[in-house]
Amino acid sequence: MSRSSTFVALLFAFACFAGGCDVGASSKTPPPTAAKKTEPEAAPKPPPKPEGLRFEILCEDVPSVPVRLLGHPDGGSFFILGRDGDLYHYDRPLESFPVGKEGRTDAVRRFAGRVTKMKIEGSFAKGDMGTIGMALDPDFLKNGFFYVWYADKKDENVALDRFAFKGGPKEVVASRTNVVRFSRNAPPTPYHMGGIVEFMKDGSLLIMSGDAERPELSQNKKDLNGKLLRIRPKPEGGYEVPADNPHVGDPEWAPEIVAIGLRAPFRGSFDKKGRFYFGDVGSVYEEINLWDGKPCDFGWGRGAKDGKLTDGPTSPGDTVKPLVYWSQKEDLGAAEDPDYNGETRLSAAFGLVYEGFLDDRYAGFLTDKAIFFDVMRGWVRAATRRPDGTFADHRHVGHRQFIADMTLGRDGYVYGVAWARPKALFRARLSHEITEPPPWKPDKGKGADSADDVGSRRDDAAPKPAGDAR
Ligand SMILES: [Ca+2]
Repeated sequence: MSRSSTFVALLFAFACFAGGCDVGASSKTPPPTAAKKTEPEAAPKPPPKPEGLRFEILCEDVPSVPVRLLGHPDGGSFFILGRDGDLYHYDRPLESFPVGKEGRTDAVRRFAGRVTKMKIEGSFAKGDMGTIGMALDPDFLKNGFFYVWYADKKDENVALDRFAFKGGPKEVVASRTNVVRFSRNAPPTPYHMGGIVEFMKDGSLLIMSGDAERPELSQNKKDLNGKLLRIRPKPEGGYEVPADNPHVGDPEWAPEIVAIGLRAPFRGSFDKKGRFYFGDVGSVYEEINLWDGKPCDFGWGRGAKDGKLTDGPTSPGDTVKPLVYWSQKEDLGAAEDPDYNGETRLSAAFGLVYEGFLDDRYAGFLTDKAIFFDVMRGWVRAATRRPDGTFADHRHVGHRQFIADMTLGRDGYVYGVAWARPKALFRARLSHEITEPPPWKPDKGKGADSADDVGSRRDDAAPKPAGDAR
């Protein structure tokens, strides 16, 4: 982004704050006061109940096309991956952005000087393609390894490369090693490369790959497109297949495959029990799916040979049906979304399951709820789960278009990035927060900032940016 466009963006940000955009509206709903009059309707009212989430913008100045948000395991900083090969390391804990209106303007102003930019070269970026997935190594604090999932320059292959920060995770990419690479089989259009790479509890790595716009690949047992794949990166590069993958030793199967029948999966995440939830963007039906660790077929690609593709409720009986599905005609979210703006595109995605929090920032409203959303339409819903992980029911909880990723902060808030209107780093808060939550305090010796020092620290005290970061 040029300086002038940055300036325009900042101007917009200020105008937004001054004018009171919806997301910038004060959280402080005036508390009910004891009425002096005696009319019945003036009787004291109970405090407002939480009705949902609003997405408080912490920074509108997020560069590139932000698609992934990851906190540093030491709690002192965080990463945003841009689709166009840009990786930004912010020298500030996610949790250090002050809660409340005052801090937001300050945060927008101060963000730029505290970022280090790294370039992931050699990726193809367009639409849902680019550097889309990123995971930190389970031993990241020791080895500085992280992994990026991308489509290569001419969109011939998708690949996973391992990078290492030099001298620990301190801003300089020192090495790059390929782990996985496979052909996209000459996709007819540059879409559907999949999205998430995420480590499992046992140190193996799950990859969601898309169908490369060739649905028949999703059912091809020898091809790695349109699948859930499980591998184990090797220290010297490359990978090995975990011996307990379900199709190891079967000559009809590529041994990396643990599930088939995916189309364009973009975002997903594990719960504490190791169950994996993900959204799959459909041709007719959008889906939220659950992978319970067993080999299975999520259905996409059936009927490809005779042009009778199925998804959502029309998938054959021997496939895994989605937990939730919706379509243009049956959009389960828009009707309940007061902020729905008429957007016609659809895109299913899964955020996270709100569990294991340090401090419950949502007064029980999100406890054990599974958060999913439609990236394009902008509605966000939360599901109550049965013991087996399936959804018992779900309801509208908020609106934010173009959410690309969500992550749980150490302070118990849900954070995320959105890639448009505006590009932003956000924090989810209750729409009617009854009391201001206590400020988050970083662990001793970790995290340079606390919530209270933002106004006192000078920009020139911040680390100098590298590369072309502003
Ligand atoms: Ca399906």
